[in-house]
Amino acid sequence: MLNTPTPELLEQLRQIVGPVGALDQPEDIAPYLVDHRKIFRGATPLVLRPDSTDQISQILTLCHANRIGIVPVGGNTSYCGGATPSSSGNEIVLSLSRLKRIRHVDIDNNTLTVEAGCVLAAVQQAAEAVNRLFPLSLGSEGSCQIGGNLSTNAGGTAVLRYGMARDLVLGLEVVLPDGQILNDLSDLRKNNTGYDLRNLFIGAEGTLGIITAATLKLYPLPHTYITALVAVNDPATAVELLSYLRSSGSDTLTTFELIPRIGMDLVCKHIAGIHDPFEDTHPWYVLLEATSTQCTDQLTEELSTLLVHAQDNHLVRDVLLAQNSTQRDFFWRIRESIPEAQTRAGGSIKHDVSVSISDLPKFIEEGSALCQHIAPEGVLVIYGHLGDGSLHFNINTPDAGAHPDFFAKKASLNHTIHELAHHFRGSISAEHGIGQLKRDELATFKHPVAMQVMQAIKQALDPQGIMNPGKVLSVD
Ligand code: 2HG
Ligand code: ZN
Repeated sequence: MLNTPTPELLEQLRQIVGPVGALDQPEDIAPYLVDHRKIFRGATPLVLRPDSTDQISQILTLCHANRIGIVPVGGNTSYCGGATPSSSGNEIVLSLSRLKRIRHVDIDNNTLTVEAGCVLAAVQQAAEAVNRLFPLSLGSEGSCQIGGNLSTNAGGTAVLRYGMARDLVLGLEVVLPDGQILNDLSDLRKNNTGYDLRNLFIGAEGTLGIITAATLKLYPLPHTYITALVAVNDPATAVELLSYLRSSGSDTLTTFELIPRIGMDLVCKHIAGIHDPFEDTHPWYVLLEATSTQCTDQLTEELSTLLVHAQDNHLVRDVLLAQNSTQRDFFWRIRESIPEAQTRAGGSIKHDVSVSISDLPKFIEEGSALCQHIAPEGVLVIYGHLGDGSLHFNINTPDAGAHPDFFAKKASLNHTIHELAHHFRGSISAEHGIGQLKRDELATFKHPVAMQVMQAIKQALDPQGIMNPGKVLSVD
């Protein structure tokens, strides 16, 4: 059982961070009490904004000794309520936003060491400043923080080529629940010395400790971008197109995103400045991008030739190649505005699932039929990172007011889609994590032995259960 912080303890915590590092006025703490999607609301007596690993160590030492819950927060962009405190009012929120130094750039080693509160876009810029790429890229990159990205093992739109956040890390600095600092900021690519500790904390959503800094891998900076919006008949043809491009020896593909007709319609209707760039209407689209470190037209020629062949073979209905960076940005805006357009259209019941790429078309077909049976009034908006087998299987509310009970079907729709993903040996969370949103579903779908191992790790590292209570695993 966790304790309620006493006024004396709150004062001791304030002392650690000093006056600029402690927020306790209602208007100052309000933004920390609600998640990005406004699904979860919590309470806290104090938000701490430490500016060093040492301060975090002192905070955790004190909270561990007094059994006080701690909720770490980065950019507060979680889709799963992973950084929102419970409504108990007993948990202290710990914001990483003042820990935002770029500690070290090592060009020869191709690595960058940054603190957890660095905004992802700032990490990308620091890499670019030394002619390198940090490839993690996602819609919220202007506000999400690298510590949160690593804690949730974020995905995004370049996973096809560079992998998830986990794949981009060499070392971590972590403050353990009892306040000890684990300095595992290795910059080695080869290091076979026992258990891989960094991967315990990546994806743990702050339930095992607080990531305070990371050494990240850098890659050569691309100089040529080929971006195409391709119209296709259906998801099965999109999968065939992906295979075709891969079989043609192209290892330059970075992005392969599926967009449905309704996604195009929604962005055209709700997002200023967007129109359908094709002359004809098409049922599905793929946004694909290939990149090369060479400054050359060869890549454009290769990809255009492949797409022309694909069109001759009826894999593709139509192709638009971005002719300049404005057009490239425009194609990307179509894809990246879908979540915003969904919100403006009234909101949606969301799923972030993955199955093997080969099973995706069947999954979409079966999942659509099941959803239409449960909620025939819902509007299916299925899109996402097809190149990684990851889908945002979302169901939008129908026209406002017409079906007031649509959102009451959320639990049933969630469970049905998660059961289907499980049936396909897929995942109920491809890239957004578990947080509090999917905690109970996780216990249902994750193998019991895997759940036991997770509980054992939690017990070993955080026996008091102070770290992000109720996220990922339930509180006993
Ligand atoms: C995306 O891929 C994000 O655009 C958000 O992961 C997905 O809003 C969603 O469902
Ligand atoms: Zn996504």
